[in-house]
Amino acid sequence: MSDFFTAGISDADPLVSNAIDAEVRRQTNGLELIASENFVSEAVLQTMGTVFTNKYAEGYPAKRYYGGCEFADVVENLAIDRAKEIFDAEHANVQPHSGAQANMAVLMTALDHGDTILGMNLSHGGHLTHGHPLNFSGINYKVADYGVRKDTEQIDYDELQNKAEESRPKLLICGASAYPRTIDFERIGEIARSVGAKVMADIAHIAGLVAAGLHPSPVPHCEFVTTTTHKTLRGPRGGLILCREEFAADVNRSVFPGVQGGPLIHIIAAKAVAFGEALKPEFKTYQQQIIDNAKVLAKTLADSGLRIVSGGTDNHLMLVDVFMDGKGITGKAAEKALDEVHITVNKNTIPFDTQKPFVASGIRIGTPALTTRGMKEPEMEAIGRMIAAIVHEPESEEVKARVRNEVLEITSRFPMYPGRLKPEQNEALTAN
Ligand code: DSN
Repeated sequence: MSDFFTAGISDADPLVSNAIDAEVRRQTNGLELIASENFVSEAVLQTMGTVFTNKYAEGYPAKRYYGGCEFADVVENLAIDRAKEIFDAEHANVQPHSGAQANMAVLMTALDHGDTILGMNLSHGGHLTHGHPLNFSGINYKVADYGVRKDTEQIDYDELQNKAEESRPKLLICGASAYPRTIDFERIGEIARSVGAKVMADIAHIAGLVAAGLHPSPVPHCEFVTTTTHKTLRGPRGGLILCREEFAADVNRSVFPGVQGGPLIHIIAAKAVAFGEALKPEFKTYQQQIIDNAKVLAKTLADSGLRIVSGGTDNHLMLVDVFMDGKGITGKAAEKALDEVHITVNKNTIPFDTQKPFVASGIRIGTPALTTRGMKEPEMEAIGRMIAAIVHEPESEEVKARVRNEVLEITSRFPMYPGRLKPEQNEALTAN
């Protein structure tokens, strides 16, 4: 057999191989606090790297446009059945390559070109695909938007009712990427019905909490539910659509051939594995720990003098106002200073932000990834103090050196991906 088939990545392509090794080291030796990221299990990781990547399987189980799909059918059926069981949904489509494509397929199902959607403003916590002018959702449809109240920084459901009556949307979109509070899907469903609209709930961020019964489910109240599979749900990078049986055929047609061609069967297989993990009792314990960790982290940051948007968190994330009306630093500066000590977050606008999105007044922090590593309340308190120290003194080399050591001390106690981190890499980082 030729080398082409047998050489491993380190021999076949040292440039890519080195980048992979460096990324393993970065993830292992840093504190990952981006709210939309997580660490998949070794089983999910292995499944993504299987020969299913070689297979074309356009169509759906038992109705494919290619031969040789019998094992693709097995994994796609497993993913569908498990997704339906997790969320108690009538229908699941597991083929969307991403959350954006899941949303695109639902908009194609529910709307005609030029119809009106009502979505949450991106700067108040929404998402690009909920009607941003530069996204397909804002280009193809008329958009009205809603947001949070200035005083509570939480969704104003009365304003939402008024906006729905004014704009008469055909589709109301709820769900968010930077909203730390419980979303009242039941009330949103009532608002939509009062104006004859359907609802799409995009639960990409909170899907794991919903799966574990720790956030109210949108499934009984919303015609369509979309999610990514890689955030709190802790699966491979991808999308998922849940809907009622009456929309199943239309949703399937919108995904394929509507917005996609061949499904990524290796990713669908990994979704099946992740959904199997989500059905285990320990998944609920994990999700509860995510929430407990977020509460402790938010409290520690607040006790250290930083302002938490909306005063706290009910879920896996918090928005921290690091600018504080000019008394602090911008989100951009905070993200950079934290990066320098191997703490990874993202700058984020806060509601009614005075800064541009690329600068922003806030940072968004989430606990799913570190909770996967096994970290609990004591680590969250320590990490909260580290973040506050950096934000309060972003120029201090002394503070940075101290925090870098603290980061290494914590991460070394919570190893991950054994076998994927080469010992010499660890030594190299410690020597830095
Ligand atoms: N980009 C994702 C996030 O970080 O929340 C949302 O799609």
